[in-house]
Order: sequence, then C-alpha cells, then structure tokens
Amino acid sequence: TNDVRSKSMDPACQEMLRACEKSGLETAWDRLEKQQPQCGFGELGICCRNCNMGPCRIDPFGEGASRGVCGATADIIVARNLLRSIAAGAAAHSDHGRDVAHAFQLIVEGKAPSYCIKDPEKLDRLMKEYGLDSPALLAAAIMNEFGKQDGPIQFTRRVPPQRLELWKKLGIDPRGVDREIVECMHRTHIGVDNDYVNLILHGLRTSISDGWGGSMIATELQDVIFGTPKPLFSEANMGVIKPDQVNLIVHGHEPLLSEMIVAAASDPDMIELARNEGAKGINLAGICCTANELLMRQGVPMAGNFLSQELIMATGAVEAMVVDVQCIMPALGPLASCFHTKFISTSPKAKFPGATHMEFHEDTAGETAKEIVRTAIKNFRNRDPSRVQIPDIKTRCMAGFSVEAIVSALGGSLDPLIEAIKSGSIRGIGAVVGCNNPKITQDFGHIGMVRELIKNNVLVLTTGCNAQACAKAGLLQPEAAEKAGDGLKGVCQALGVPPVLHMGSCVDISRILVAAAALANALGVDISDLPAAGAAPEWMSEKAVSIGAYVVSSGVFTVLGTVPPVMGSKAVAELLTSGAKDVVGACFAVEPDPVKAASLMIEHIDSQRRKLGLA
Ligand code: NFS
Repeated sequence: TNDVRSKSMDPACQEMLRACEKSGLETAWDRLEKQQPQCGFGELGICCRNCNMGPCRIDPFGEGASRGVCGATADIIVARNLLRSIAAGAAAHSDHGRDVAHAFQLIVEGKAPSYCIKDPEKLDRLMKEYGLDSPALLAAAIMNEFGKQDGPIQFTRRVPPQRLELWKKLGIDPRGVDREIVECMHRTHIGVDNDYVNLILHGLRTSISDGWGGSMIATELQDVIFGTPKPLFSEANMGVIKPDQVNLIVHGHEPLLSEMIVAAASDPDMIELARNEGAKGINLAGICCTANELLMRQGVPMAGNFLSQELIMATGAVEAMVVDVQCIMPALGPLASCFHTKFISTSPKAKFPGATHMEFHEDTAGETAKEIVRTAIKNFRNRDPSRVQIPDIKTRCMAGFSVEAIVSALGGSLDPLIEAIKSGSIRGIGAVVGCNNPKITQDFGHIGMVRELIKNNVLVLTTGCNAQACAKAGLLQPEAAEKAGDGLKGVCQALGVPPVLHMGSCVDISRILVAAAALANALGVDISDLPAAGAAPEWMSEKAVSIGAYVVSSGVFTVLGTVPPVMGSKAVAELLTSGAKDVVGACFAVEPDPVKAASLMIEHIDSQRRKLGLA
C-alpha cells in the first residue's frame, strides 16, 4: 500500500493499482520501472539522431566526445531537440485547430448536417474581428491562417501593443502556423541552423503560432460550433462509472466526435436499445481533454486524467473506450483484450494495435456516433460481473469558466477582478496546467501546488489534466474557498465560485492568454507586468513544451515540475531560466517540489505587485 501511495495520490487510482497488481495487469508505472535507469544522454538532451552519420552523443562529463560527427556541440543538439519538441507540440494543437476549422467550413457550406452553430454571437464577434461579413469568408480566412506565408495570424493581434512590438522587434511574430512548424524541421536538419539562440527564437515563434494561432482557433471555433461554456456542476473520478449501465468512455481531445457521441447516447432509441440489452441506461464519461471539453459544455462527468486511463479500463465495467487523437496510450489495446471492453479508434491519423477502427468523418458524424454507441450497448451482455471493480469515489465539481463566463459572473467587465487584485484580496493569478507523469506521484504535484497558491490568495486558473486533478481533490467546488486565504475566500464566496477556475482543455489555455491580454490591456501594461505566473507541475507531452514556450513568449514566468531535457547544455538551460527574461520579459524555472514551486510563483507575483505600485 505504501507503494501505490507513491504512484498516485488519487484514492480511486490507488484502489485500482492494487487491483491491477493482484491480477497481474501492467500499467505505465510498471513500464516506467522497467525503463530504469533511463538513458542519461536522453535525459540531458545531448543525443542526436537527426542524420545517419550518427547517432551521436556528447559526454556530459567532458571526458569523451564534445561534438557530434558534424561538429554539433551540446548547445546545438539540445536546442535542436527542443525545437523539434516544440514543433511536434504545436503541430498537435494546430492540427486539432485545423480539423475544427475544416468542420466549421463544412458546416457553413451545409456539408456537415450533424452539426450546427450553437453560439452565433461569438461567430459575429469573430467576423467583426476579422473584418468579414459572412461565415463562409471567415471560414476561409481561418483556414488560411495555417498556410499563410507572411502573416499576420489574426489572433496574435489580441496581445497588448507592447508585446506585439516586442515580437516584431525580435522577429518572432509568426507568419503562418504550418510555415513555422515546417521551418523547425528544416532548421534542425543536418547542417542548417547551428546557433542555439537563433534556434530557440524560432521555437518561440512556432509556439506563438500555437497559443495565439492553432490552439486559439480550436477554442474559438469549438465555442462557435458547440457553445461557449457557462458555469455548471458535474462530478469527477472513477465513481462516475455505473455498474448497471452501459459505460461508454470517450478519451482523447477533439470534441468534433465526442459531442456527436453525447448526442447519440441521449437518443431515446439508443436508450431503449440499452434497456433491451438489460442495462439501466447509457452512461458517458470522459478522460483527458475530451473529458474537459464535454464537461465544460455538456456537464459530462470526468472519469479521470492521463494516468487514470488504464485504471479506468481495468474496472472491467467499460463497454467501449472511444478514442480520437493525443495522449492515448497504445497500452490500452492489449489491456482491452483482457476484458470485454471494445477499444475503438476513430481518427484516420491514429490507429492502435488491438483497436477496432470506426472511422469518423464530418459529413457522416452522427451516423458513426450512433454506430459506436450501438456497439457499446451490444457489448454490455459480454461484461463479466465477477471481474467488475469500480472504486466508489467521486467528487462534485464546478466548471465552465470561459472568459465570457468569468466576465459575466463579474457583472459584465473584468473591473471587479482588477479591483480585487489592486486591493490585494487577490494577490495574483496562477495558471496551473498540464499532464500527469509517472515520474511524479499522480496529482501530487498539481494538488500540492494549487493548495499552496490558493492558501496564499492566488486565484488559480486551470486546464487539462491539472483541472481533473483539482476536480478529483474537491478543489473545483465553491466550498473549496474555505481552503483559500481570507482575501480570495471572500471574493469566491461573494461570487459563489471556487478558488480554482476550470477553463477547459489544453487548447483552452488560449482562454488564459485572452484573459491575460484583457487584464494587461485594462491596466495599460504588458502581460509581462502582470502579477501572474504559470506552472506545469507534472508535464510530459511535447504539447506541454510548446505551451510552456508560448506562455513564456507571452511574458508569463513559468515553473516546470519535471525536468526538461535541456540540462546537457549550460548555455540553453541558462537562456531558458534567466536570459529569456531580458528577451521576452519572462523565463522558466524548474522545481519538482510543488510547495517550493508555488513559493517561486508567489515571490514572482509579489515582485510584480511591487513594480506596479501595489502593496
Ligand atoms: Ni494536455 Fe490534454 Fe493531459 Fe497533458 Fe495530455 S490530456 S492536451 S497533454 S496529458 S494535460
């Protein structure tokens, strides 16, 4: 039991980890153990496989090779590897954004009959922002952001003027989403960019095309199509899985598919079919950012975050786990074969061993969703009740805090928030986001940091797997205000909101950027002047690398809880953790201890307050 406690602090996950151990089911934690010791060169970022003269590696102790065959030093290799990670992360977010933009275009053209426009007001606002007067023109203009050659990406113009000037001066105002990502691959090819500063500057540019480009496009158009989130209540953790119903778990990232499944699962014909099969109904729950998307707009409960995925399947009560793209462990295939669970892949971009592929296309989305739901229902009779174990643990949570919802909760403007910050009842803002990583006890980094921040009157904005960790730990309930410092507590209680505001999925970190820009503009300062800090306490994905880069590029000091593979180059590590401050007005810090990391954020917030002349 001591052992499961070091793996996860979530009691439901602990229970399932024990169950897996007992039945000999392997999980990510076991596989991490089998990887020990992990490659030291890889950890430091000083191995290079970019050409076939290699693979090369640099001796970190200075005794062996100090250059690769081409002559690349540790600085060059580390910077190139970092750039490729940013490219992959930005590509993932932006390809998601492209899919949404494409769907939007089909909807506008009347070619995706399963969808409609749920937020026409937001659509109007976007048309105005683009200076266009028809949805078709807007769709074309947004699609064009990806392939643009010379910029600008429209949403980058949402930043305060000082920030835009700085980006232009540094040459990192992105020219087009795809162009920057392609250029990452070009520059890191053998014999192209071999200046670590030049490489990293392009990394910043690419990441900006993600945060203020691809990700923001995904968020904005998802709001237009599926509705802009409003505050609502739901539940989180494995206790949302129901023993007497067909359990359909949606996992991945893009709401294009999962929203259709929500609709299909509430179809009376489907519910009747489920009853005929002996189930009391159809129960839908989410994992990873699909969960966040469906929670934010539909109140669908969340079964768990990234490291919960295998454990949720291991409950034996899942009729179908439906996935699209990103953060889906290929381990789910072999695991599904130990149960009756159908593991269903849906994206032409993401197939998995052991999965049934039911390909999803916008024009036939509703039909495919129904077929998937039917498959899950038909599978109910194959469930083996003797193998079902569902931890009886779930927590109430409040979500749905889009920027629009926050502004409306504040009575129509951000002024009350600004006043609360000025008066010091709210000391500052902490954006805490990102993954789980089995190198850190699941949720321990998230919860330790968030608790410390709210205790010190820092209002926390959350997305991604951090939001789910907070939900599971009860921090997304208005009652959690009790755990906040007096100032923050008062504000939350007056508004009836939790001290930790769930703003959505990881592409929805774009909402945090929009909020930061609005706050900065209202105060007449740059984002880098705000009493705000970011953190990713348990990050693991390349998407998180891109996020970290665009958050820092936007001017927000950011603390990472797991060590990025850059320590093999003193120069790069120093640029990221201090030099960047003189370039973009913000930098990274690395601190695995969540309470210490929170202190770094609070110190930063306090020094920003002093600079703004606030007590
Ligand atoms: Ni974000 Fe969402 Fe979670 Fe990490 Fe993966 S789900 S897009 S990458 S693991 S926070």
